[in-house]
Amino acid sequence: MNPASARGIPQDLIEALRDAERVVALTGSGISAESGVLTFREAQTGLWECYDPQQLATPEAFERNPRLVWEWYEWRRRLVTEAEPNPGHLALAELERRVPNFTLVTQNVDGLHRRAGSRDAIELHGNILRARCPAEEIVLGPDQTGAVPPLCPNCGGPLRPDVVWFGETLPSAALEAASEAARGCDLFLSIGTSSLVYPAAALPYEALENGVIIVEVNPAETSLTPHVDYALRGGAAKVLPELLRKAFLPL
Ligand code: BJW
Repeated sequence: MNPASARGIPQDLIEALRDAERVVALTGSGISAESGVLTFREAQTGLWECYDPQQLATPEAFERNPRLVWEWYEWRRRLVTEAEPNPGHLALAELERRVPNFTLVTQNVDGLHRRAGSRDAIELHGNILRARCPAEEIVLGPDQTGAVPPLCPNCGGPLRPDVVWFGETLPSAALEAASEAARGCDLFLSIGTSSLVYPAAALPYEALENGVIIVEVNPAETSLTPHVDYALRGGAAKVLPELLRKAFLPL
């Protein structure tokens, strides 16, 4: 199907959202771009324009040089901690209150959805603010000791960020819940993601197979664009509040 690419928001989409009983939103780093958090793959500004993921975001890199990897994550953790949720995050927290059955699935590790008020975001790729012991699989909050990398209080081994690197499996309960929600919803929003990284990128296709309405919110085209019903071109911080306003106001 040819997507309706819109600067304005089509009336039939507004009505579909207003009538939807079950909505899934899948977010990627683009939703946090307007909070000042870097995306991954965008030319000039994406994190991987400046850093080689093979050197930093793989289990092999951590084995090779835990200190280097930890310092990179420490820098990103500082950026995320200083960032504030933007109107796009806030609109999704509001959507959770408006839609009878709403599931927020995020690939982001920045915790901004929770800080915006979303209660049950499914974090597919973990959370940068947590650490984990790879030997014992225990998860810890932010480190207070200042060691780089911090050490496990139980076994003394180096802790790693509690995120999912390439080649690692996603938390199975989270992925199963996301997949079930995608297959069973009425409307699926894909927001701020290049739709390149699997298995998260498969979720809209699972929805598509079940006749779900697919909406993309992104200033740029992605590999998903040809398959969506509506492509809303623009930043999430502007488009999402507008979509919400049109669907649910006057309240
Ligand atoms: C805006 C905006 C604004 C800008 N408003 N929008 C099937 C097929 C092919 C490959 C595979 C496959 N299955 C598995 C793979 C391998 C691999 C993979 O997908 N590779 C592809 C790259 C080809 N997947 C994995 O390894 C996954 N594991 C797995 O599948 O395990 C099973 C398995 C094991 C062993 C062998 C085989 C299978 C794990 C993936 C983990 C991803 N981890 C990262 C790092 C997390 C930690 C960290 O932050 O450091 O997750 S990678 C990185 O990419 C991060 C992101 O969550 C993820 C997605 O990126 P995202 O968010 O889409 O960012 P960008 O930059 O790509 O896009 C930003 C978008 O925003 C752009 O479109 C902009 O236009 C837009 N934007 N401003 C709205 N204001």
